[in-house]
Amino acid sequence: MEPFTGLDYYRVDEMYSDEERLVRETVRAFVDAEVLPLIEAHHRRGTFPVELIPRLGALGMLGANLHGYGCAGISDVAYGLIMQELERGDSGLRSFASVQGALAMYPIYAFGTETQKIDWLPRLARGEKVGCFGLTEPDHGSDPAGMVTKAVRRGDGYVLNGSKLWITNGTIADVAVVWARTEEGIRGFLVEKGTPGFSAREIHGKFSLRASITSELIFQDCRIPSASLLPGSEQGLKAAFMCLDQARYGIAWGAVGAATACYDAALKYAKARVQFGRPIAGFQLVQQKLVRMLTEITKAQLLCLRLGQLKGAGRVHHTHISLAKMNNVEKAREIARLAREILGAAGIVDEYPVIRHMLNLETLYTYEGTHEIHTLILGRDITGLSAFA
Ligand code: TGC
Ligand code: FAD
Repeated sequence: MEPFTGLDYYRVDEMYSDEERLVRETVRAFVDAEVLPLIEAHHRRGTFPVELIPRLGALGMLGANLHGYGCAGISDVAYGLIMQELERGDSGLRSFASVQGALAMYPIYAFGTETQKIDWLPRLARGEKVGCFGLTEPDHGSDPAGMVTKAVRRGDGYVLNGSKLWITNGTIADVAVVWARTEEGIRGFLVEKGTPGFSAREIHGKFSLRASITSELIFQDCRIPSASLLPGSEQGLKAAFMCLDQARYGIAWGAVGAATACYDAALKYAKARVQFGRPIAGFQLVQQKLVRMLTEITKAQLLCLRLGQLKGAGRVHHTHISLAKMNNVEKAREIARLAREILGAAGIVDEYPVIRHMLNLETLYTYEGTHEIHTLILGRDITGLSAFA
């Protein structure tokens, strides 16, 4: 029997539609041809490949599961496959697409006025404009309900004061979706780059997600018009959480891509690397690691597909998404570490993608709700008892 060399042990591929497979192949080819050749250099320099933004737009990958306004309107499974393939390239690239589509375009789509939608969505979909999402603050990460950023009504508008930390795309964003406390509760606002009183600075020194821009947003007596309010955000934090659901969904799929890249590299290396006179892939302890990796990838692929079906049918609950984000990121993190072990010393250099993915996965473990927060979200769901209050 021929050895299995693929990355789809259960032939999950057969359960995707023709359109979904086509989308996956298109993104896979794009990543192979246009991302992999340049990503290590960006990772070393700590820069984001901004030249890829219009390409992501031209290929319909931004806000791809939204309908109308220049968006591709593809299925949730196809959208997940885009995230999976982008993250096989690098988590920074998937983060860019996640933030643009799920955290900037989705809130405008779901909570914006028709004018805001027409004004922003087509340009964001084409990658002509960039968006970011400011929820986290220096003193409020896991508990955004405690946010201190304020929007106070003044004349025909609001005055914003406060700051947001760890914001992906912050310094390159043309528009920031900013969550702030008002007299009526927490609301979302669109703040345009260049608005007096609004500034952004890039955070340096990251050892994870190096090929991604992470920033602080600062608002000092920043005057914004009433028209910048997202009127549908009157549900308060719940509206912000609905955006997180879209992004967390993409991360669950993306983690599979990062894990697959690590498994693929480790399997090839183990077959080629000879020690004690034979390939290390022939040693039982190495096989055990490879089998663990493949098993977890297969389980995660199935989890994603079912999650995508539930989402597409409008039957997904946010706790379903928590389970997949929590599990797939945890398993991808373990897989990356196992791959690094298999590569020995070669596992710590960027000649191979493994150490980059391993470091990136530290961010996935923390952002969009930490592993612990998702555990407690699920704990609350199955016991009816909240560990937060
Ligand atoms: P809580 O009482 O739980 O909820 C308030 C209301 O919101 C509803 N809700 C949700 N609705 C939709 N989706 C969700 N995920 C929801 N979670 C909660 C809830 O049912 C309730 O509705 P109602 O009608 O009863 O009023 O609120 P809480 O303040 O106790 O929150 C608890 C907790 C810890 C779960 C929440 O604060 C949380 O999720 N914290 C984690 C914060 C987080 O994930 N931040 C992410 C920032 S953005 C980011 O990291 C971008 S990374 C870039 C990238 O994606 O690539
Ligand atoms: P904290 O909330 O301070 O948590 C610290 C530790 O305490 C964690 O281990 C946590 O799990 C644990 N902990 C906290 N509360 C509990 C509890 N009740 N029970 C048990 N353990 C608990 N945010 C945005 O708004 N927009 C973005 O675009 C964005 N991009 C990001 C990009 C990067 C690279 C990173 C690293 C973060 C980004 N974030 C963004 C912020 C991210 O969402 C937060 O880092 C995350 O929500 C956790 O908040 P924190 O870092 O303040 O950790």
